[in-house]
Amino acid sequence: MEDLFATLRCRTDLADGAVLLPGFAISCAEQLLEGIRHLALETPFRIMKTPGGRPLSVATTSCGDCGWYTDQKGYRYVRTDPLTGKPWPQMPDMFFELACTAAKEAGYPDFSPSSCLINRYEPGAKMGLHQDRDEDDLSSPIVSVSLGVPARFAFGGLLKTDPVQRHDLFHGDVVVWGGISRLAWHGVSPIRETFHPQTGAMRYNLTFRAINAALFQP
Ligand code: MD3
Ligand code: FE
Repeated sequence: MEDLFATLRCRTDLADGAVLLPGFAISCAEQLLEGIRHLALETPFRIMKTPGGRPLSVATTSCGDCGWYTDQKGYRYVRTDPLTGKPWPQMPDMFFELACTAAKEAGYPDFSPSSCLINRYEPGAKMGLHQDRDEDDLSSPIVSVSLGVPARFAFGGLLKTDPVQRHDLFHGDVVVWGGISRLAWHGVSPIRETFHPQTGAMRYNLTFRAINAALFQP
């Protein structure tokens, strides 16, 4: 059994403002996965399309006061899940507490995420280089939690053409992306076909975000 406090000592700065907390979420991973299964009953994973009409390679869903959405109308945060016509499910308390504790550990004691985006990767799924700038709250960090099979993650600089560093994210790893790294270009290489006892072939990634509420759309 991995020890939470042992892993805390191994924190590393991946880049300016980006703090890796290896295994920080291991002790609550089963509860997170149970929470994801439960949320997906209310708001199913779906493959959204870019504004240009191309399907994402990952399946996504959200919880919290608003959820990230993309279709022909563009990238945005919406209060209502367009698939169900209902508000996104409430963020489970345990999800919220985990994100706040990780952010505090990384130096952000005031972090209070209003949304959690859940990405589900099957073998071969990937995420192209992008920046996360739909939140309009760039002073708050993004907290990411990786679950299941590992991913090779790439992150660069403020310009898309800046060189990238690659890093593996494993089950239970948490990264807090604050400061200048908040605007770094980043992406995920195609997921290898492999097995994790708690998720089978799948990888899940949760990203906790604070969003400027003035921007929420119905
Ligand atoms: C660096 N997710 O949902 S997590 C995303 O593994 C996203 O699903 C990836 O990029 C995934 O937007 C990467 C790590 C991550 C998340 C957000 C970031 C890195 C970040 C925001 C800014 C800079
Ligand atoms: Fe991202």
